[in-house]
Amino acid sequence: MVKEKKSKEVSNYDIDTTKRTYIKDAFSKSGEIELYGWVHDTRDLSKIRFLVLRDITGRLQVVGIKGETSDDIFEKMHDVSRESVVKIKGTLKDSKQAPGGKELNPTEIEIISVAEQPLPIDVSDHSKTELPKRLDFRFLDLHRERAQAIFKVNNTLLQAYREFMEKEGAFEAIFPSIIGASSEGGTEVYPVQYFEKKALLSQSCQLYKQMLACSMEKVYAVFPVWRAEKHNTIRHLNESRQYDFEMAFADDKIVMDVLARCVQHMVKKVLEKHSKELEMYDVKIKVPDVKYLTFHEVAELMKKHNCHVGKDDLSPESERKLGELYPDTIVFVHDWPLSGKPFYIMPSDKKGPNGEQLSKGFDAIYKGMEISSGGQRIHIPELLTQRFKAKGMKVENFKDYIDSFRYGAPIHAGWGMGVERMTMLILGLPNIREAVLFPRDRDRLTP
Ligand code: AMO
Repeated sequence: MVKEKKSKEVSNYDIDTTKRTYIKDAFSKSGEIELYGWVHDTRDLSKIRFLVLRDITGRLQVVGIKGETSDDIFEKMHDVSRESVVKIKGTLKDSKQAPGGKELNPTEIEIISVAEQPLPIDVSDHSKTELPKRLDFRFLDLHRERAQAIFKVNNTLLQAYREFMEKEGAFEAIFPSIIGASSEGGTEVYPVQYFEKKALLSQSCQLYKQMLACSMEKVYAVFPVWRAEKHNTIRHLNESRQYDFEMAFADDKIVMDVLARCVQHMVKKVLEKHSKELEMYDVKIKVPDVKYLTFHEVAELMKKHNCHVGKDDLSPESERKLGELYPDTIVFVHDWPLSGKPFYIMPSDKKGPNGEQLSKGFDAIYKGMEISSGGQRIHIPELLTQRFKAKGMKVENFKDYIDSFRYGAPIHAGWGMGVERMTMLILGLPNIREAVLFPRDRDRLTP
């Protein structure tokens, strides 16, 4: 019976939203306004009923008083289920108790879409629903302001990255995601049947950004990458995105400086725009300082602190230690052993303490985690061929890439930085999956 009654109250499809006011603008308006949003909460004190309306810009308290508010509206304020979509007309009046100092006297409530009950997850501000369940119902999880806050910050980071790159004079590029050969080496690739041929989902835009930097000089991209890594960790995804940068006539030192300034700009923008979101996550951030250490210096430092450093790579433990030793700092670990870097990284003339060949590759550690790696690249076809062979890779698969350096290739360098990792670290999120709308990991392909 109740259902039938509700369905009659639901509007038809003909909804005119041209007179809509967003909640953030409502507080400064006089006269009757028209609002659209979700029913965030309702409270019934028998003679007074409260309904909190929410849209992407904020929340507003709506108050119905028995005898004053029309019976139809008063009844709807009781019947309408949480997260239902409504249109509400009314006028604002001052109220000391109401959040924001104002509340709405409704003159019309129209139910546009009923939210079925019970909701499959708790969407209240202090929801205790565990992450896997929230991700199963991600579309509903995104009704929560806490989830929305992550993507508002992510959006600012993206815009700040683009803004920084444009000021640097870099060109935004769009690269292919289906590629013929592994762009990072290794076997962690997703095969794709491409008509009669075998292709791969891109592990990075590495080869393309290098080829482009050799003509356009400074290029950047926000690029999706796929890595068929089998392990499930709190900091890895199988589908992630990178902020990529590549620059001609540059070595590792020049691009480390670009990365440092870029991250500083991105953090500055978050600080300017997101005090509410940072408070919501109880994080205090600063525009980071910069520290440069060689791989060898880090190894010595880790020995002193009884941390296992790793041979060609830094262990998560040593990354965490660097975060502790250098808080609010981007730590560049450079002069990396060549054996720990991909085929495209330029070897250096320097040798490590045990005679090992070093490279012009680096990693950047921020808040105890690798956010980026990069370096100077090999622009000499013969040396590149040699490196492919040394890594046991098939030179013939990379003919186009190697040949691109035969006709006037400048020295060049660049880096890639994890989009989700940055957002995760800025907000101190415990799991990288929080920072992805629809994460792809070993066990998750839907929604
Ligand atoms: P790399 O593989 O180190 O380098 O990736 C660069 C940055 O991307 C992020 N990242 C990831 N984030 C989540 N899940 C993953 N599986 C994942 N893999 C990488 C990290 C990492 O520091 N082409 C080079 C970059 C370059 O030299 O320009 C590359 O892809 O934050």
